[in-house]
Amino acid sequence: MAGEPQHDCLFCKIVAGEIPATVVRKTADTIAFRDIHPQAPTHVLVIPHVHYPNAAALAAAEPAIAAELLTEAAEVAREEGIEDYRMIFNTGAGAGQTIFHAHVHILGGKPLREGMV
Ligand code: D5M
Repeated sequence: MAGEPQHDCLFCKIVAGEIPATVVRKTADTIAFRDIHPQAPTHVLVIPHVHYPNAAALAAAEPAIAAELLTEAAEVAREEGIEDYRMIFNTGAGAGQTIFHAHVHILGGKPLREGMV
């Protein structure tokens, strides 16, 4: 069923507490944790508890939770003390998505002026 945990999904396992993660924030519907391969001094992922393959699918099915990814991302940035940051939603393998559970990357803590790619 849409949104149900997937047994082969790494992020569902983090939500379930079956795989450890460095959690920085939690709400009833989201969890924020540090990326295991940080690309910037602050590199945090915010994910919904529910399983959807990408952020667009989440927004279509659960728009309030999709919006919460953004407000939680802003809270993470505030708590990390970064004013300027980048949010990235990789969508599809060709765009670099490797985990097919909706997530937003929050990157900051260094100048990010090099452009988009
Ligand atoms: O981003 C998926 C991201 O997930 C990528 O930057 C690595 C990160 N990742 C993978 N495994 C873990 C664990 N176990 N903890 C924390 N972060 C993890 P994508 O947009 O799909 O390329």
